[in-house]
Amino acid sequence: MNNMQNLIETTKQEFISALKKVNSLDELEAVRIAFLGRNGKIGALMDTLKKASPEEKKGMGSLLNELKEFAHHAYEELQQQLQGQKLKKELAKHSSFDVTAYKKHTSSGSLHLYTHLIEKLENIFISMGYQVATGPEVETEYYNFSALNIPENHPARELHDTFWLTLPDYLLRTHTSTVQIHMMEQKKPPLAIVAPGRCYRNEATDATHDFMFTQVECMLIDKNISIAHLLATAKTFLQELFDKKDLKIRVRPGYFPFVEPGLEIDASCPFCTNGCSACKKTTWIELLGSGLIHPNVLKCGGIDPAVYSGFAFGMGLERLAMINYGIHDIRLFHSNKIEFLTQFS
Ligand code: FA5
Repeated sequence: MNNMQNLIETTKQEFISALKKVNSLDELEAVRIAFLGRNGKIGALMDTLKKASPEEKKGMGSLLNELKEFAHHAYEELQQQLQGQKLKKELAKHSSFDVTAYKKHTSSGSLHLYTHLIEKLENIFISMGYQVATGPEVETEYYNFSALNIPENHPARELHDTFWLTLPDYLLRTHTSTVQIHMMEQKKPPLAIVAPGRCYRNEATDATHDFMFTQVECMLIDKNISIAHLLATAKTFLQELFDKKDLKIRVRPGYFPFVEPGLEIDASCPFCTNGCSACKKTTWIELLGSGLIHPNVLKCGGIDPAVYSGFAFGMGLERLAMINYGIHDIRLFHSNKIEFLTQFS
């Protein structure tokens, strides 16, 4: 056996013993590079053969090709075997995965009816040039009553069953009209604000009364503001809210100490023309307490009533939603009942 033949045989034995030690695809790849790669051992034998005599080339060439074929074949066989083992291991990990299995229904979240309505109202007012304002829910007696022309011992205080805090003069606001004074103090007219927020009244709850509810306050102050501005704004707002361009409004006298004159604004029933359960068969729905801001209130807010005038109106959001969606009990709003909430998603 000549030298070249020896080398070929040794390389073959080395290759076989290297393959025997392989346990993974990575190790197999290392063996491939070492023997079959560009600079591998079999490649090196090829280079040596190039320099051999023509006779040597004849005999050794076929031997070397046999080695190459043998190595390729052995490599591919082991590669398939190892890939099969790897796949088996992966499948074993997911053996409990069943594509036909029943998937438990998962429900996605949605906006609460409050959020949905407040966003709708805010967008209507923003489109009319109003700014969204907020005020504190824990208020002082001054902002909730005195500054709104409801002095101590005024009978109107009795109408607002108040949650008083243990801190003297502090309470949970009974209405969002408090935001009027905060805004007058913070900004100069012209002032156009809409203020949605929670209010609290120490009342026994029933289907239409809750101890916590939401009001929305609207206020406009500028020079020469009159009842005409109030009625036009209220009408436009209600038409947009109910998406009814032919919705009409009517006005009745109302009493709120912080406005003069005070008006109750009703809307023609958006759901019928000749009486239904929403309008209690009257074709009209009571919606807004309103009026021109009392000069005493403007003064408390630091605004001169000889120069400026303004209007304000307020409404209860839950009662509005109850009419709109036929909700029979106000307490459902914060009952956290999924069946109730998902109806509005
Ligand atoms: C007021 O609170 C006035 N601040 C409204 C106002 C603003 C008048 C600006 C004039 C100018 P009233 O007490 O009527 O008004 O309450 C307004 C609305 O809040 C009611 O129509 C009702 O929809 C809602 N509301 C009042 N009390 C409760 C309650 N206990 N539960 C649910 N909603 C209530």
